[in-house]
Amino acid sequence: MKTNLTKILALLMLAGLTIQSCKPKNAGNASSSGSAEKAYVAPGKYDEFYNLVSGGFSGQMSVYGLPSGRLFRVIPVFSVDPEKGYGYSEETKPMLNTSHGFVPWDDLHHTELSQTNGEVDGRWVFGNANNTPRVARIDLASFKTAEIIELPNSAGNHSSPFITENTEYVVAGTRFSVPPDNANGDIPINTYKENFKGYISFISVKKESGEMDLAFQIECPGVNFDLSHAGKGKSNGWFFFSCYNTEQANTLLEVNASQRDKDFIMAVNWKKAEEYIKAGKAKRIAAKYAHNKYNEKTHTATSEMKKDVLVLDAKALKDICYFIPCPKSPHGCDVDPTGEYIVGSGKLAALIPVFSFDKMLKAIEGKQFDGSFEGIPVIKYEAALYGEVKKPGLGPLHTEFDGKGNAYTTFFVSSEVVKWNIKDLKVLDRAPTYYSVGHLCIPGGDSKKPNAKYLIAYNKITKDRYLPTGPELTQSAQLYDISGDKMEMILDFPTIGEPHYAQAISADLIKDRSIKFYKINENENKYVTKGEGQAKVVREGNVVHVYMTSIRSHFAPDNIEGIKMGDVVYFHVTNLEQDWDVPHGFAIKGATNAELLIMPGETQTMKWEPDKVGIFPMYCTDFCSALHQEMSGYIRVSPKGSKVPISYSLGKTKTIAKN
Ligand code: RUQ
Ligand code: CUA
Repeated sequence: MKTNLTKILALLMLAGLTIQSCKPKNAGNASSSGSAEKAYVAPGKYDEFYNLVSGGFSGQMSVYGLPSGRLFRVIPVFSVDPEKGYGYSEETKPMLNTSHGFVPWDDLHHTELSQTNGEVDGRWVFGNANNTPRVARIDLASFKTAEIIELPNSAGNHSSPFITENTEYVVAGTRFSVPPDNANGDIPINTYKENFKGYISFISVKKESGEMDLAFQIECPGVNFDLSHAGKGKSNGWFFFSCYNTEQANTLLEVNASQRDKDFIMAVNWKKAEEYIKAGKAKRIAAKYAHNKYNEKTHTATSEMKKDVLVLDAKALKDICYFIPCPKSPHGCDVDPTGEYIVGSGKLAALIPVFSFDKMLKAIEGKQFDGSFEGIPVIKYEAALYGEVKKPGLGPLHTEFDGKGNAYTTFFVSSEVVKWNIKDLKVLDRAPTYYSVGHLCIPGGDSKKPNAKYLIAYNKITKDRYLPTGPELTQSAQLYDISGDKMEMILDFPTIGEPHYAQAISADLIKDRSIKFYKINENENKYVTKGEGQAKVVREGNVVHVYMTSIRSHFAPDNIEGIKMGDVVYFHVTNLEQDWDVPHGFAIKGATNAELLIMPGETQTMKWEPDKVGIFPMYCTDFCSALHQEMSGYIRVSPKGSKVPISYSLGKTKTIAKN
């Protein structure tokens, strides 16, 4: 098989060399013939980088290899995933609990890797839920969502999740300003200016366990926070948020929020905020938000409803927040590896302003203000400005850095990535994208130490780039080699959902820590069955608990009788395998649920309420062995009030339950 594949691939690559002249015009010449090799990772060989890509409206995160662009995994985060039983099994349902109840979907825009000393460390990756404001932490040993915390006083958690250089905080800014949760929200929408507020949330992260907690929030004027990045190095202790709609419009934002020539970047002194917290300057206000954690020993999530949050008032505490004017509805807000330069990208601007952290501090010290906005001092534009990149392109969105003094900015309107020098602000190179690029990613590109071999552009529109698939076409990523002076496109590949931000990290920082299976002896699930001999079926009134095991290639028990209409049946399936990559699945005919996909050593539970009298087959859904098709069984459902006792069997040993 493999040799055939290699041959085919080699032929295809050869064909790529020779038929270039017959390529359709629209495919462009962006990828030169020799470059396919650069993205080629031979079958059986590992990629150099993991690429953790936000899934946008899919609500999930996907994991690709670079440079191959091969998709390895979709990690369920904020949306239910029937493929893995996420949000369907009793154990995972609490992960999606919120103050609004169970929410099965969200919109994940940004991924952010944990950092130590300003460098990506490969322990966790965070993601934001844009719709029902939440932040998730994914464990990169298990590639599972380990924790989700909801954010009160927020709506549209877009400016999130961005972290400080030792992962002390994950920070989130609200996109929509709204009346605070504890205020009366039943007010006219056109009282935005008086009644709507913008909240910034600081989520603390425990050093060893990664456990999150909402440490405090800062109440800011009602505007739209769009994106952010933490300061680093010399600017560690500060956070920078782009804001639009400083017009404070509440209708037809397209026009009304584009009136002012400049909106703001909000600089937040979070070390100062910490001092105020210590000095008791924060108010504890009532709020309701869910905090969900997945326990790796019980293989079960729990959801706790929190009741209050500490809030600092930016207006009253004068020196936490400052506004810096930034042209034309800024979107991305990026800080270079030294921490000195802050890049604001105005969606409607034709230049890129670069601010200087040192100048900003001097301006604050010298009170070089241009009045204030809603009680927050506005620093004079010129006083904080390092310089402007002139005529870089149209519609700058996001910037990443290579650690060699260069910045790379995406341009949505002019569909290109532009490389420029941070010191002299001169444009050095530009490369087209196909088309309408949003975010971009360089491994470690927002950290102190980028690994600048590749750049990936994430495109919103692909038009004619791929085979048509009906009214909706795929979004895509494009990979560039940036090791030389000029960017060179070497690959493009379709993505899951709509990718926004993504991060990439050297595979060496993750691959050897990957969990291979869970130790069955350490399984503390309440309903674990640690061996076939302990498998049983227990009736408690109309609730039936099935303690079931799975191992290649059968379930124990595989026949169950005595289930009656009106029963609620819980199948607690423990996968007894102690080997890498041997999940078993579990599905029952007619179940209004998804399958379970149970990892080796894990227990997962399916709730089932039979809707009919009769025989219901169940089976393993994951091709686990040559006799996988034999991995099945039957459940007999009798009428309500029937005298059929609970019994269960495997082979000839049939057990009749006593109760
Ligand atoms: S956004 S395409 Cu949701 Cu990060 Cu800029
Ligand atoms: Cu177990 Cu297929």
